[in-house]
Amino acid sequence: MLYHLFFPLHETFSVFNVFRYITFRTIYAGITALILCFFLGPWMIRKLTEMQIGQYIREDGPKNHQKKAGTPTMGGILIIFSITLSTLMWTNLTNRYVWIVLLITLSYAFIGFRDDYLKVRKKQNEGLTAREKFLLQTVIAIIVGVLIYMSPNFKTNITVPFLKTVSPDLGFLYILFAAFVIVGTSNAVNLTDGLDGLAIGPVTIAAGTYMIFAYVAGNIKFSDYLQISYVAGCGELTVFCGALAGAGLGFLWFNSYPAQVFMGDVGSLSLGGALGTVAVVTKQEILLVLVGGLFVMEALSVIFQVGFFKMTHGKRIFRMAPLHHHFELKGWSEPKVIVRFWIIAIILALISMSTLKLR
Ligand code: 57M
Repeated sequence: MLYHLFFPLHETFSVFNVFRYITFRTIYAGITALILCFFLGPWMIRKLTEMQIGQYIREDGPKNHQKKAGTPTMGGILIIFSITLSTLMWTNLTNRYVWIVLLITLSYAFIGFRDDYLKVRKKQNEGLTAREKFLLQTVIAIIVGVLIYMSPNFKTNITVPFLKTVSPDLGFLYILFAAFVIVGTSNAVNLTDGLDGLAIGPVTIAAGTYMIFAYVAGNIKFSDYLQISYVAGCGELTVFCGALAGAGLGFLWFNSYPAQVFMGDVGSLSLGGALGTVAVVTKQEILLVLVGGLFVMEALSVIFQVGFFKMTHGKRIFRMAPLHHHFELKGWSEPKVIVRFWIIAIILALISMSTLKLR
């Protein structure tokens, strides 16, 4: 909105020329989302508490989690509201990719909202069935995959990190690949969201990383210089990532240990979906395995644990999956697990950024 309001005035008032710059708008998108979270956070936490939107804690989890019972959940509403408003304020709304990313964010938020709402209403930790959630997520991801596929000049080859000459073209199968990335990321972030700040920290770090990728992939000169795929128009996603990172930091203020609020599925599913979509549009899809390596680790720990558990009729690889519970049960304190996982996420983000040069 601000872009459309002020940029046309730049011929009369040259100061409005700044609206031309993605960097300027990204910074303010981040600050706007951050401020929205800061100011609305306390009010939202009060409202959620009044409405008794409190978390039910499973009895079979680590014992120290019982003290978290009643912590308000569904704080993801605040994150999604801040990201959406800030994105609408600072992006060029004629950009197709902005709407595609907002579509996935809001529709996954809606799925998560329903799930959280059902859990709170039934006062237990079961919302939609896993199958229902997965099906809804897949259908939406395929629609988004088609929209991306149909975008003008969008190439259907995938970028393989470290190898600039290897770039297989998937043709229309790219739609399924995109859907897989989006659904996978959404669920991996959801699995990670089990300790205070454990998911939002790495989501913010990944958003910051993709902010850089979106900027270079959307810039014809930089993408040519770095020999990465140029995606016309994806530069606007830099602004979206700025809003995502800002809202992430703003939410972390309240979600940091000891958490005053949890994000709920409304937050985790949508943030993961948004990151997956940004990775697809910027054509750094496979690199997400590295940027979001922490989410991958957590998801793999569940896959191996459940697989092994079923195969051996009750034996486990980890003391408990997802991985963060394993370390908790080994005696690491919760903040120790959280901060160490953040450190890993930062290292992975740095290595990912080095792939711009290491090829
Ligand atoms: C989300 N949700 C948290 C909160 C958050 C297949 C199976 C491995 C699935 C997995 C699972 O259900 N994962 C989904 C995990 C829950 O947090 C809520 O959920 C939202 C995210 N979706 O925003 O609203 C709990 O996590 C804690 N929490 C915090 N701080 C936060 O900022 O402390 C969350 C956010 C909260 C709170 O305690 O209640 C969750 O863990 O339920 N299942 C599991 O993760 C379970 N694992 C398991 O059963 N493992 C088995 C194998 C064989 C499958 C095993 O290893 O033996 C664990 N989760 C729990 N108890 N709660 C273990 C048992």
